[in-house]
Amino acid sequence: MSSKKGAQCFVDDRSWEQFLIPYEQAVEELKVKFRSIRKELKKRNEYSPIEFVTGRIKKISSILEKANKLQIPMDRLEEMEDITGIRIMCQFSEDIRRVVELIHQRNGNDMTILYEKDYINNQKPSGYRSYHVIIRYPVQTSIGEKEILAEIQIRTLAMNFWATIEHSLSYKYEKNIPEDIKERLRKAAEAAYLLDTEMSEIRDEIRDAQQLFEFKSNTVSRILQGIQNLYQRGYVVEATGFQDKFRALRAQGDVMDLRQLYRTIQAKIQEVKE
Ligand code: 0O2
Ligand code: 0O2
Repeated sequence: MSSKKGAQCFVDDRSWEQFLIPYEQAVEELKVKFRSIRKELKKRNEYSPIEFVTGRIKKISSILEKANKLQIPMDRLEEMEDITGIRIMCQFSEDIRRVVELIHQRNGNDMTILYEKDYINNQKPSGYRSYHVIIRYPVQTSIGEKEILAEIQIRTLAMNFWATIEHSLSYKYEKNIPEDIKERLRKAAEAAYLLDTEMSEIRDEIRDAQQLFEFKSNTVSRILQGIQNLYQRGYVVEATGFQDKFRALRAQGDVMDLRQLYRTIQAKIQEVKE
């Protein structure tokens, strides 16, 4: 296809809409996939290196601007790597490595890694830090499979905070941020780096507390489900007895005692089932 012909493909909004279909689908699929990892780990009472996931389709104006800057002809817009963009936020710097490993494990399965950019060990002059993975991702559309490129940005909450503010300032000043503000942003990037370092040092303590909380809340919901199960089966006296014990233990707050109560309720359910 000649570039002139390609350009004609994008004269109206409808053509853009059609061009963007697989990219939109990829954003939705990838968000579900990475959010599922978090959900699954939490259900298993395991620590999740993923805190939250966002995703976006690049704005048409930004696609055109970037195509112009990188000299990408209109009939080769597929070569742009970040029309589909996924962002994975982590609590701690160490989690970034784990998320990258999770992506590596999927390489060759539902996605293919093309290359990676480590702006964490190679911070940008602006102060920007993040780890980028560029992937090829197949999308099943109504007219067959379409492979698209996507950019996954992995960063800590502090890196994200900095990048979000810097990005909006950059937008405000049309990419010409005044030198004094640039300098302050570089200082803020240094502060974000120190925050990440500090948080990493108390990481084990924070993680233990979070995991204990998760374990306790899973145990509590299982106990309540068990008591409800006994009520529904007509074992009202037993259910009421367990409910009283649960209230007393909950006030005390010992997670191992709650765990024991959960096991006793499960044993009772087994007994009445037989
Ligand atoms: P939960 O239960 O909050 O974890 P979506 O409609 O959700 O598929 P959308 O509208 O594009 O996607 O939203 P976006 O911008 O991708 O954000 C998706 C998720 O990121 C949402 O979670 C937000 O709550 C979460 N999020 C955004 N900013 C922050 C933040 O600063 N801190 C935290 N912890 N989460 C944030 P969900 O899907 O509602 O799930
Ligand atoms: P968007 O959609 O506005 O986020 P280049 O123009 O050569 O620097 P290239 O080759 O596309 O960029 O790749 P690079 O540098 O890896 O940047 C890709 C994306 O990383 C950017 O997308 C940003 O999202 C993010 N990024 C890179 N550098 C910075 C920075 O200094 N500050 C902030 N806030 N984000 C950055 P776009 O193209 O800006 O698009």
